Amino acid sequence: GFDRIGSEVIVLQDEDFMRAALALARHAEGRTSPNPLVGAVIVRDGHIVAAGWHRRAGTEHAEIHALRMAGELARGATLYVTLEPCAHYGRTGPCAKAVAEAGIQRVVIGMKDPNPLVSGKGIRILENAGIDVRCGVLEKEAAQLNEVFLKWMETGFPFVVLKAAMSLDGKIATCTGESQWITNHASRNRVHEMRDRYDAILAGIGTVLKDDPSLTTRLPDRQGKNPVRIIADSMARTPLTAKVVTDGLAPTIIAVTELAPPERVEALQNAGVQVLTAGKGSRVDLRSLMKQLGQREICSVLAEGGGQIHFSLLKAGLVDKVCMFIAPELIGGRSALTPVEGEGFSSLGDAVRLDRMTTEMLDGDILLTGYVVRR
Ligand code: AOF
Ligand code: ZN
Repeated sequence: GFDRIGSEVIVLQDEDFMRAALALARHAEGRTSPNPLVGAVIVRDGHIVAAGWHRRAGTEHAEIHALRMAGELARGATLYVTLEPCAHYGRTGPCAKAVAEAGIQRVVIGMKDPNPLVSGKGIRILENAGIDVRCGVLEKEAAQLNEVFLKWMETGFPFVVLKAAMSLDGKIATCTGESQWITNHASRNRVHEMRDRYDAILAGIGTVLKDDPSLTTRLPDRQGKNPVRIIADSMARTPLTAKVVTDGLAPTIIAVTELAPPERVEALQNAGVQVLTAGKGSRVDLRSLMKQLGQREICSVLAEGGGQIHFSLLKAGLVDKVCMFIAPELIGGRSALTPVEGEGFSSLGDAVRLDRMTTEMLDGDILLTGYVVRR
């Protein structure tokens, strides 16, 4: 495709249209789980004539929205789609077949679908129908868009994001335990956007006993989606009067071990929360917990502390992404808590390393984001 600005001819590339499809897919962030985020645009003679994105699991896929909008314009056009069109009869019919039947001539794909029901098969259906297929355009961006879906689909485990808010000198509270609020309004707002996006939120029983948090989503312009609340509470000590038990604003799962007193477990169940058993010891077996959450189609977990659970998650190799909010403030105090406690790694060689680091300024606070390096 091309366009003309004065005498200059601008040639639009596959990457430009794929970028549009990626942007459309993001409209549904936090709404499609356990399905991926997918966007699609249909292009004729260098112009986008139709577009669509997947809205919600169980509803039509991105390609179908775009094909419907295109109507007869689809014949002979190019389809850009961020994920390989599906090949299976699931909650909806196979998109690859619908694409071929609509007369699309060329398909440009961001990345192959990791779903074994689809992977490679969608591309084969298209090619067998005589369609020219190009796969892997903006592949890195397409994979990052679906970092949650990829992790869950490939491993069965949820994508885990460790989030903490601290002062510039690395404290999450003062030595007397005061922690509200270290970071500013913009940072806290960003945390609520994360809660809106991820399937579940994880906190330790220490946090529940100390703060009685509601762990819900509160955004300035809209309600947002509340995450499923998961409390790591080996001995089932969560009070029946805790907000996560009584407010009914989102499902709550209490993760206990086999050591939890059965009468406490029963009291919690009667109060309407789900209890999951993970491990036999004095601490919840987080690997077993994550596995069980993945089996329940909880594809992402936002871990919001405290420091003990953060260290256990890191040590067990369960963390995928780290988001650290840093406030321009110095608190000090040898006994003031930090984002990662536990016994710590004794050797630097064992420390958890991050890469793909990015920084973002939030009205004077800093958000540092990185991905755990797998070893
Ligand atoms: C989506 N939206 O736009 C595309 C998807 O349960 P189903 O039938 O909706 O199928 C879900 C699978 O379809 C999903 O795991 C992925 O492999 C494939 N593609 N899914 O939800 C879409 N293109
Ligand atoms: Zn499909």
